[in-house]
Amino acid sequence: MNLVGSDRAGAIAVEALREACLSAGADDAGFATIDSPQLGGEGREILNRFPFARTLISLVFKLNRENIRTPHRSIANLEFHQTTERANETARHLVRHLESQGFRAVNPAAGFPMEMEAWPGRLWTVSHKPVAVAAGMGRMGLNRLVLHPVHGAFITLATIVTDALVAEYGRSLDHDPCLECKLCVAACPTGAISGDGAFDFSACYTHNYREFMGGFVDWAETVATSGSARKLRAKISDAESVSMWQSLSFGPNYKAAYCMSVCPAGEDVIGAYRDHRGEFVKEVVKPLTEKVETLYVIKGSDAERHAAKRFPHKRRKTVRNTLRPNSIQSFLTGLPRTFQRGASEGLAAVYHFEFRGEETERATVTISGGKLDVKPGLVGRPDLVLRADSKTWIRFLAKEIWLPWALLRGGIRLQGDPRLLVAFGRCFPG
Ligand code: B12
Ligand code: SF4
Repeated sequence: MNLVGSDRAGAIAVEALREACLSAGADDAGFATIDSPQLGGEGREILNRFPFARTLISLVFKLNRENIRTPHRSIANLEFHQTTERANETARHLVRHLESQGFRAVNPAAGFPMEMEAWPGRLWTVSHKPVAVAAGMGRMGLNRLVLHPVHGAFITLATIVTDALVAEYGRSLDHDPCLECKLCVAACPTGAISGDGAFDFSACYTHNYREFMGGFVDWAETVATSGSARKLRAKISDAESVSMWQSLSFGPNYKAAYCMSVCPAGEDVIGAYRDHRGEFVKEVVKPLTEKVETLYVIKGSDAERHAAKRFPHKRRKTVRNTLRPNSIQSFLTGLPRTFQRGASEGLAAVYHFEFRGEETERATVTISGGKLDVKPGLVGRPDLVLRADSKTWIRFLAKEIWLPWALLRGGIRLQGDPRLLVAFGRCFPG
C-alpha cells in the first residue's frame, strides 16, 4: 500500500495508515503527535532516544479472554507470550513497510527485551500506555491498565516511532470505560491496587515477576548461599526450581494478572457482568481468589499483611527485595517504588540526607500521613539528619555492611533520634 504523501501536505492519510496497521495484524491502531500534551514526560523521553520522532503509532492487540482468566497459569502465559510475539511481528512488518517508502521508523519491544544495563531504573525505551491514551486507544483504569473501549483491559500494546507525519491525530477517548467496580482491587492477591487509585509497585512486581529479572536474582542468590542441596530444598521447593527452569527456557511466567482477568470494562466484555453480576463473580473472580497457590511477598511489607488477612488459604513465601539501588540517584528515584504506606502508619518525620565521596547529593525525604515526598536539596527542619559516604550507604542497603560498623567507622553519621532511622527502614522493607 502506498503511504507517501497521501495528502497534499505530504502527510499520510489516517485511513491509509490505519488500514495498513489492521491488515498487518493489529486489532486497532491510533496515532499521536510527539508534541501531544497527553504524553506528559514521555514525549521528551522518546525524543531523547529517537530524535527523529514526529508520530507515534499505537497498536492494539486483543488477548483471548478465557485464556487470560483461567487459573491455569500455563494457558494464560502462552496467551501473553503469543500475543506479544504477534505485536512485535506486526510492528516490525509495518516498520519495514514504512522504511521501504522512505520513512524512518523503529518498533521498540512490546515487552522484553529491555535495556537491562539501566537496572534498577527505567529499562524500557517507550512507555506504551501513555502513547495509547494520547492516540485515543483507551483510558487508564483503576487497575493501571489501558482500557480499550471495546476489548477493555484484554489488550497488549505496541508502539512505532516514526518521522512520518499523519494528516490527523487521535483524540482522547470521550468516555471512561472504567466502571469503578473495584473487582481488580478485590482480586489482586498482593493488594497492589487500592480503591483510591494508589498502586503498590513492589507488591505486584515481587509476586507477579517472581520468575523475571529480580525474582531470578533472588533465586540465584539463594542457590549460591544455601551450602548444600538439602538446605536449598528447604528454601526453594523442586516445583519452584522447575518452574524457574520453564520460565528460562520457554519465556517467563507471570504469576497473576488477576487485575486484568476480572475487569469487566469494554463493550465486548461488559455483557456478562452487567446482566448477571453474581454469576460473573462466581465464574470469573472466585476461581482466582480461591485458588491455592504461593504468594511471593517481602517480609514486613503491606503485601504480606494483605495476603495474610484477605487470602489466608494461599501460602505466603517471603523473599528478598532485589530492586537494590546501585547509586545514590537510584536510591532516591527508587524510594516511591518500594515505599509501604501501611508500614509507615503513625510516622511523621522529615529526613535530611547528605552524601559525600563518589557521589555528592543532598535530599529531603518527608514521610507523613501515609505519603512519601522526595525533594532535591535540604528543605525544612529535619527530625533526623543522615550524613554518609555514598558507597558505604549503598553497601549498607545491599546488606554488605552492618550499620553499627558503619556508625563506628564514621561512614554513616546520624544527628537526631536514631529510632527514626529504624522507622524509615520499616517503610522500605526487604
Ligand atoms: C514497568 C511495567 C510493569 C511494572 C509496573 C506497572 C505499572 N503500573 O506501570 C510491573 C512489573 C508491576 C508490571 C506489571 C504488569 N504489567 Co506491565 N509493563 C511495564 C512496562 C515495561 C512499562 C510500564 C510503564 O510505562 N508505566 C508507565 C508509568 C507512567 O507508570 P508509573 O505508574 O508512573 O510508574 C511505574 C513504572 O514506571 C515502574 N517503574 C519505574 N521505574 C522502574 C524500574 C524497574 C526496574 C521496574 C521493573 C519498574 C519501574 O514503577 C512505577 C510505579 O508503578 C510496560 C511495557 C512498556 N514498554 O510500556 C508493561 C505494560 C504496561 N504491562 C502490561 C501488563 C499486561 C502487565 C501485567 C498484567 C503483567 C501480567 N501479564 O501479569 C501486570 C499488571 C500490573 C498493573 N495493574 O499495572 C501491559 C499493559 C496493557 C494494558 N492493557 O494497559 C504493558 C503495556 C505491556 C504491553 N506491551 O502490553 N508492568
Ligand atoms: S476491574 Fe472495575 S474498577 Fe478495576 S479497572 Fe476494571 S472496570 Fe475499573
